[in-house]
Amino acid sequence: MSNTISQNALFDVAARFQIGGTLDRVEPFGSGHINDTFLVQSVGEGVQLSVLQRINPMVFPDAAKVMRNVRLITESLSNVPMGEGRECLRLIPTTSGGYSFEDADGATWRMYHFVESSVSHDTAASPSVAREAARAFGVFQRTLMDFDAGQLVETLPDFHNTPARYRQLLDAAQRNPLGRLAQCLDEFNFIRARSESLDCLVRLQEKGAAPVRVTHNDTKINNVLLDMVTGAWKCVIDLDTVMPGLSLYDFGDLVRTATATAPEDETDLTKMDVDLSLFEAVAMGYVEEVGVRLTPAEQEYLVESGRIITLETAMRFLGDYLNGDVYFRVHRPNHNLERCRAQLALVERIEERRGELQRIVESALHDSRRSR
Ligand code: ADP
Ligand code: GN1
Ligand code: MG
Repeated sequence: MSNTISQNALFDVAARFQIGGTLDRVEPFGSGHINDTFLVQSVGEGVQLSVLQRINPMVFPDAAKVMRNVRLITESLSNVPMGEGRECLRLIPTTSGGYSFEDADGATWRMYHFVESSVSHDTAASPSVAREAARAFGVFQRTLMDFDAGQLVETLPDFHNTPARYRQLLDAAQRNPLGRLAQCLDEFNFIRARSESLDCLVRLQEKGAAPVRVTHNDTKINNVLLDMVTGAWKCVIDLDTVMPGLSLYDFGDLVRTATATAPEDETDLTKMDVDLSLFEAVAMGYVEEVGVRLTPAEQEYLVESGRIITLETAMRFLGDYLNGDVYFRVHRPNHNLERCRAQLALVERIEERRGELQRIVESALHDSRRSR
């Protein structure tokens, strides 16, 4: 979509928001799979940057509810001091006083202040990047522990309900609308062979062993901005999926994206592994911030959450491949299948290294108890 919107249309939308100066440039920005994101440059007394986003209406049919959640969370976080150099996303109001603008096609747009001097990473190049990302999401979760999750609308019901995601995959395979199932039988069977274990997080919730908290639900590493100079975490972004959820969803997605040795869509599967020093950094960073607040079951299932969320994401990519690439933005034919394969390779590596990963988690938990 981002490359089919004309410059004039983008300027018209950007002008609906209260940015100072004269609009100068609007360009596609970032590597998110869902929304259309643009960097807006305006020139007044100095150069000002803002981030304009068109909320994906296919993914979020009720954008007003998404914006309500985002406003509640940004307002709540803005009242909590995050520490030197840290910030939370800040919405820019529209010229008519709200925080979003609906275009003639019914799509909703919003604008954020650009987080200056920051970078986002698609993979963790070093343990310090992994640790900072984990700390950022740990602080995010801890800060929102007193926020009443009941205030938030579940805009994407069953977002991390892994058995429900599996049923959606089975349905896509059965319908097989484009006849693509023959191209992905190995991947489909790999997932099917693991179907018995898919309900483990859901069961923890049902038993009350893992409480429902306010979670981010999309803690992939490029959803945290790090300081360009110091490398310290600066801002948690992409708040559209903040909903009631389990802490293990957030830890699991961190494992998937911040401990992997290769990008999410790596085609050379020999490059994909879970890096033990990145994993240690993620475990330490997260446990430092929230470890002592986690229940025994949450602590026990940290490693398993990484495996489950990686498998769940692979199922979602495969389902979208079968359905004709209608959900995740793709950049080449078979992109979703390639993403699925890379995620399944990571699942296998996590399974092989389960014992070592468990020891790392236990040691991080042990250290955090001692330092209390
Ligand atoms: P998506 O839902 O499509 O993933 P995101 O909200 O994550 O969209 O934004 C896409 C990318 O844009 C991010 O990965 C980040 O690089 C960049 N980005 C988003 N918001 C900001 C911001 N306020 N300041 C700086 N960069 C941002
Ligand atoms: C999407 O929006 P983005 O690119 O940060 C997706 C996540 C997936 C991720 C896989 C709302 O995240 O759930 O884990 O792609 N977001 C939504 O890369 O579905
Ligand atoms: Mg994102």
